[in-house]
Amino acid sequence: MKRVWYNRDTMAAQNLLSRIQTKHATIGVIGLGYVGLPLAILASQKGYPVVGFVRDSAKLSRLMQGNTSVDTVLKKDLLKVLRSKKLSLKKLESGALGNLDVIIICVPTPITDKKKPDLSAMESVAHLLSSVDTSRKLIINESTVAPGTTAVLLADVTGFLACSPERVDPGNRTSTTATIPKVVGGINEQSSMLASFFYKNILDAAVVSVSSLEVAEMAKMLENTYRAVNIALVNEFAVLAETLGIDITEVIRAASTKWSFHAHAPGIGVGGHCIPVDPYYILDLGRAQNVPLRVTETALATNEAMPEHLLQHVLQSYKKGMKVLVYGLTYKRDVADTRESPALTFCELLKQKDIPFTVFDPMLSDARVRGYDLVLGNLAPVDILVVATDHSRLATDAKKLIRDTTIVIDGRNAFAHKTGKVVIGVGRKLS
Ligand code: SAJ
Repeated sequence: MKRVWYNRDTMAAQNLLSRIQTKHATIGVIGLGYVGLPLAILASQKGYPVVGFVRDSAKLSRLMQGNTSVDTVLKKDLLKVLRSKKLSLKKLESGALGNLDVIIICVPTPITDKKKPDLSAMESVAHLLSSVDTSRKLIINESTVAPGTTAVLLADVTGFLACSPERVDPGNRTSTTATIPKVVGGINEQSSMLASFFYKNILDAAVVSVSSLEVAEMAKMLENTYRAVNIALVNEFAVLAETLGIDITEVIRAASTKWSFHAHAPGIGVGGHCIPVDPYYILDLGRAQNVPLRVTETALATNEAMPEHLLQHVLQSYKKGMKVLVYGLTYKRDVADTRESPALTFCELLKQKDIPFTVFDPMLSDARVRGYDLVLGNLAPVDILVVATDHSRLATDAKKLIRDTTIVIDGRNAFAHKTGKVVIGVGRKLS
């Protein structure tokens, strides 16, 4: 791994430290999505001059008017920091990153359709930074990457370099950017000190310093792969429970009485931009290091097989002419995000079986639903109701969808009691 000589100029560190301390340091946040925008607003609210950068001009003008799809950001909060001039917004382009003291990278790191890391957004930021004098700047990478990536992609940084992987839980209004503990690792002690000091100035949560960039990168990989693996474990047990006529939710409740058991829920699958994605980064690194990560690989495949498993439940109940509705398209409850959503995978599988169906998601506009080439449903009784996302509104909407003869295929074990003719869940059956 190429190590670049980093700024050991103590004066530079002292100067930057005092600018951070006195809040004269100008903070640049690159990427204003569910990670960058709350962070930019929070740093502004804490008194720092902040410049937020986006590539897309249309998104920039929407943000200027206080409009964002980040559902935890209130329009009034965004407009307030914009009007106070504490937060300004700019288009991300060459020459735009000059007058900044701290630059925080919050760009997406998805996977390609071949499940390989897609670092294109980070690479384009690294390219922009390579023409900037970063010798007196602190660069922090919050984007999720495999260990070793930050040091390599940002090798042209001549100042201070740290990694502090984001831990935002989209849609969660209680665990927020300010309250989630923050892991911080630097390429050297000064970088780690500066980054930790900055976060301590804006967060209420604990700031956990670790010894290197790689430890910070690996911690994020472990925490999200841990979640994917444990969801896969309970999915696997749920499929077995179905053959035994055992209610997996009762088993999980019983197992939860053990102090060392951390409960996860079986379901139609694992979506979002983190849990089904991040483990592919560590898998890729494992292959490069000739270390096969079999548990991780199997877990991902197990989770990805769940939409097919739910489809089998539909096929066993479906008769030609039945009215079928899929409730929920987003990847998890009460968010309007469909990235990697298993509900979309399920709908594609259903289409392949030539079973006519409609969909309804209270979080998505009609146009958004039609955009997936799906047929909009309405809240009227159906023969088969497939619950793909257990939005809070499901309980109310179900009253209009379910009649005595309705078969419920409950992909999120949302129903605690029998409703309709039968509830076929994931690892349970309520009849
Ligand atoms: N899911 C299950 N069973 C579970 C938990 C989740 O099937 O027991 C499914 C969900 O339905 C969803 C997917 O997995 O489709 C992901 O669920 P999630 O609750 O992990 O939601 P995310 O992707 O918003 O997770 C984020 C992550 N945050 C970051 O990566 C920065 C994750 O690390 C957090 O654990 C999670 O928030 C959280 O709960 O805080």
